[in-house]
Amino acid sequence: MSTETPNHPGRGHAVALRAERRWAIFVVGLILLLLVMVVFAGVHYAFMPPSRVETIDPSRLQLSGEFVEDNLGTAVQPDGSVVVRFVAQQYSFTPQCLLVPADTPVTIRTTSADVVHGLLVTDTNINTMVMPGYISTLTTRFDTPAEHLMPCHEFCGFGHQTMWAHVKVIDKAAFFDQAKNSRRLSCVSR
Ligand SMILES: [Cu+2]
Repeated sequence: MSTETPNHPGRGHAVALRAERRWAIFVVGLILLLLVMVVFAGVHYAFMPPSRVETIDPSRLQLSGEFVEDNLGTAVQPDGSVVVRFVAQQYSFTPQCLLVPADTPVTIRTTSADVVHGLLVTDTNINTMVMPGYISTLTTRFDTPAEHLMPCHEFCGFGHQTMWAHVKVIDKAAFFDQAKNSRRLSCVSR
């Protein structure tokens, strides 16, 4: 349908062109804004997609390999970083309290013995799924000593709401002092 009138030939066409241009600029601006938000979230909050896939047999976790009971907890690596290993199962994490040093690179390695669980450490950007058959790996750093809650955030059965653990971040020097006497550390000294 044309909005042209005999007195103003072509005027409707010009109005439509201007409106189209305005909307095109608005849409391109919106897309650019969303792109900037994605990049900001990635860089500033260090959100990132999983980098690799590691599999493990969930029915044999306690029998052999990386997640046997006496290999769980926090271990110091030769390069001075630490690795925390724990297992999620209905309805707890083992160990129940993770001990880590402040201001040190920390690698978290975890897997599930049964169903899908969720790993979240409050006041940090640590958030991932814990799946049977796969190892979830995250690297992080805790700036200051603190206590964080670590609830399961994926509904995993009738006891889901009771499934949570603690992360205790302690002074770096105190941690490495304790690590001298113990191969694996958790909040409860063994
Ligand atoms: Cu769970």
